Amino acid sequence: AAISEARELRDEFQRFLREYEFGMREIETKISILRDEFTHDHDYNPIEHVKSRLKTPDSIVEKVARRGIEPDFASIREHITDIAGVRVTCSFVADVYRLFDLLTAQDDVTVRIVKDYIAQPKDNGYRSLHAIVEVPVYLSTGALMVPVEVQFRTIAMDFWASLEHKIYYKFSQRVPAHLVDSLTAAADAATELDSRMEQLHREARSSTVGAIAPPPPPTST
Ligand code: 0O2
Repeated sequence: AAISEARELRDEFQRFLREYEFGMREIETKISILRDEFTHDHDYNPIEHVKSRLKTPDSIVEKVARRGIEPDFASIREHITDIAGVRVTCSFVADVYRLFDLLTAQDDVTVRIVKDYIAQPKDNGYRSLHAIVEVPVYLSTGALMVPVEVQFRTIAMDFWASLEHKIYYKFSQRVPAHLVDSLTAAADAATELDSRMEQLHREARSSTVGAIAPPPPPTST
């Protein structure tokens, strides 16, 4: 009896995770449709890359313990909203907000929480725009609303965050003070780079091709 109960629990956990995977796929599709439409109709691709991940069982268990959440499916469903995660890396800050607006304006996307770490960076310098959204997933048993954490950021923000994440784990979350300071300074440099690149991009798009004056029309003799 114990083994069949354990198998049932395993099946239930797999079914639970699958729901998040389906939600993640719905968001991925929405983002890729926006990307393709932009590329074809506006001759411009605002997205550099998209990365999705499901939280690992270990990481879910760690968060349950850290936050003191009841270890049952209903409580986990209610309190852990980043089991499905999609990260959208854009070229420029304006694209980050544009993509966020386009996704969250869709009728079947419900915004639960927005954390704008671009307008208000974290103390260490972390910048990104986070949204917990819910999307319906249609199963044989009916519709289910699934929360997905979508992180929007620029390439510079992504570059910084991935290095910071590596350093944080390398030092088991106890980063030496001089490295913390250097990371914060690097975050400022990334912010500066973002605004310079955006400015450059705007100038390039508004200036006309061929700064040299065209040749005069042929004169008739
Ligand atoms: P992973 O591996 O990306 O999933 P909490 O989840 O409890 O830490 P909260 O308030 O639920 O915090 O979430 P919040 O602040 O919206 O941010 C959670 C996620 O944002 C993290 O997920 C990271 O992906 C990213 N993030 C937030 N702060 C930082 C930071 O200072 N540095 C970096 N590199 N990333 C950050 P996970 O679950 O920690 O990791």
